Amino acid sequence: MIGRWLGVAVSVCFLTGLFSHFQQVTPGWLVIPSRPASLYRVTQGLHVLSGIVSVPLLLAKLWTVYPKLFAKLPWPPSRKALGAVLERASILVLVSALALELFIGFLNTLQWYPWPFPFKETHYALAWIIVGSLLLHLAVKLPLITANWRRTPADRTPVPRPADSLPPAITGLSRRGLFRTVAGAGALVGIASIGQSVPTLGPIAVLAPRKPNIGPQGLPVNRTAKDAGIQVKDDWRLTIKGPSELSYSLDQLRALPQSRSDLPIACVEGWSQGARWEGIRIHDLLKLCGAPAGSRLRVVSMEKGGFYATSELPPQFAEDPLTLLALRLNGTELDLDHGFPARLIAPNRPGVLQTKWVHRLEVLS
Ligand SMILES: Nc1nc2c(c(=O)[nH]1)N[C@H]1C(S)=C(S)[C@@H](COP(=O)(O)O)O[C@H]1N2
Ligand SMILES: [Mo]
Repeated sequence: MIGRWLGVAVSVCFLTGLFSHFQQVTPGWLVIPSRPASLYRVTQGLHVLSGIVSVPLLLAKLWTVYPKLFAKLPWPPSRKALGAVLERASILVLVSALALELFIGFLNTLQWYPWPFPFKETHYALAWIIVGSLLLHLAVKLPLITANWRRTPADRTPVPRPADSLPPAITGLSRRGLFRTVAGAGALVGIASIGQSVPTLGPIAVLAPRKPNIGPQGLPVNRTAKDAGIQVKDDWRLTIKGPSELSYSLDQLRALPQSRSDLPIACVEGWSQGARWEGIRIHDLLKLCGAPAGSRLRVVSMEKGGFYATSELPPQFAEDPLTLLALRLNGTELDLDHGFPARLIAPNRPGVLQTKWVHRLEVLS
């Protein structure tokens, strides 16, 4: 039963993780819709939540099966023995990949990277190793699994014990006790982290590294302007490189027609929060510079280097009326840490792609 729960949690985690990966590295055949606007907020919240809940489930599952790891292999060597060795090897791969995946995923939510390899690529590759070894494991166990599901209720009724036999000795945790402990631990870590995506539960989110409403303008910040080495000079201008090249000062941008969007920042690390953004529709800017319909747009930050210095907007995102070059947040001018003078905000998009401190837009053909 614990295995089944773990299976559900890992499947949710895998599918939502795949979606997040494709958002950031979109294969040519895939068109990600820009709506529902809060889709990524939900999928990524579920991703981090299901990953965190998997930790106690995995530990419990390992605890129930680890004696099998030390069971004697058939001897002398035979086909059966070879099968048993291969099975144990595949389980070793599954368990170590899953443990490592959950561990680095959790550390990533804390923005702590005490390893030399790139997180995103490793996290993604491990996911496929887990899926492969899990399918292998399920295939090997298929006869046992089908036999279990085929059991009739009569098979499940315990055989009555002879009246004179001794009661079974219970040492340590009972079956039910283990169940309650695991369910309790799962619920506890879940409740201690869900508040990072559900602001009303924010105060109890002791496991969440970012708490809703805490930060400038009531919104958390991942990377401050100081961390990113940003200094904004008075002569800041926005350049738009399209069929025609345009340049705007901040006052000129403020004079363009402004729109309002209620959109969340949904960080890949799981925290998210809705906010009110005001600024110029990206679609309007594209029209101003004469970009043809269906253009892709590269958004460039003043930040030098780093993974988040640029991002690309596929046409359906660039044309969505909710997508803004935002100048204001929650009723006041953008705080420097939220991307002053201008930042990108688009629906259904990971936080990492909501580029701050924008100074150039490039229309890509
Ligand atoms: N230029 C730049 N833009 C950036 C980042 C960054 O480090 N540099 N961080 C991104 C990440 S990871 C997130 S979650 C959001 C956070 O936006 P906020 O700080 O306004 O809440 O900004 C994104 N935009
Ligand atoms: Mo983020």
